[in-house]
Amino acid sequence: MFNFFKKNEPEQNLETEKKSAFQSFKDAVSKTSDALVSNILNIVSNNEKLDEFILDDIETQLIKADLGVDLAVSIVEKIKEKDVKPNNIKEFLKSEFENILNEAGSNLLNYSPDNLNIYFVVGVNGAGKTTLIGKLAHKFKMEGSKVLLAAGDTFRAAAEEQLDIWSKRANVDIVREDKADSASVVYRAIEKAQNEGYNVLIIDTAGRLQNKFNLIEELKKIKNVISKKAPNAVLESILVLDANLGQNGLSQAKVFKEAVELTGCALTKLDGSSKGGVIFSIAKEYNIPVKLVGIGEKIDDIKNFDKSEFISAIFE
Ligand SMILES: Nc1nc2c(ncn2[C@@H]2O[C@H](COP(=O)(O)OP(=O)(O)OP(=O)(O)O)[C@@H](O)[C@H]2O)c(=O)[nH]1
Ligand SMILES: [Mg+2]
Repeated sequence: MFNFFKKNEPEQNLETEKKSAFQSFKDAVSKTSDALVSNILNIVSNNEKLDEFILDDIETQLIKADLGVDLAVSIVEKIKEKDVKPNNIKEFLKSEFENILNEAGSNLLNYSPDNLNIYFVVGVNGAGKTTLIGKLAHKFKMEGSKVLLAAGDTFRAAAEEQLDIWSKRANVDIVREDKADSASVVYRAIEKAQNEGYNVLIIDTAGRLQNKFNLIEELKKIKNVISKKAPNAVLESILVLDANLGQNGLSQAKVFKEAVELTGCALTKLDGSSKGGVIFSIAKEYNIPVKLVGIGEKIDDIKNFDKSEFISAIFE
């Protein structure tokens, strides 16, 4: 009886879903959008010319928006050089931001359906590694992959338990070994993944050891185990950064980059953070593409980072 009304429902539902996914992403980055775009537009509005004072204000606002001093200064220099007019500032910033993200390389998380894909997840304590791993496991599982987790954080007592809870939520398998050294847990997990035909292995690691030196040495050891035991696997070494730390989180990138040759970054806690501008610093100064973003604490609060979507979300 209601068939007439239902005819276009699937298509309509898909459209609505797409819109609401974009809308919720837009909501998550709204404070970042205010900091990077709205506040700048407010500074330039009602001005016919961008004089030194206004340019100074723009620079200060860009720095406040966690773009980093060097990047903020270079953007303002370009505004001066190109004599950008106030009503063109939005378009100018948009194309600058697009260029920066394009230069840092592909944002796509590497994945090969015919191979073992290893995601080696590193970052300081509290950054959101274990949560991200739970969400990522769920995402891969929903896409049809056979997923295994390795409880490589053997330092903190509750860490293995926390990963175990995520493995149950995501309904995926886990390798954990009480009182074992993290490299040997990873060794066993790779062996299991290879013998039992898993597509995806995600490795959790400690965010803190007795000191920074020990942490870096442990990560190097795990990296060696992966290279020796699974030389043909697809390997993504992902640094997890808490968006709320903004520029303060970036010094971590350098240390981790030297230790494990990062292939990408995951920016967590983007929901409600006004410091998402740090994405541009990561791209420009460290040349590390952001591949994943965390936008909440729930299992599906994860997104592949999509440059154009991010730009649209902050500019629209
Ligand atoms: N709002 C929000 N909270 C998040 C997000 N990701 C993680 N969290 C929260 O951040 C806190 C730390 O997350 P964990 O995943 O335990 O961090 P970790 O890096 O594994 O920490 P260690 O195991 O101590 O090294 C938890 O309370 C998470 O719920 C996110 O995208 N958004
Ligand atoms: Mg953890």
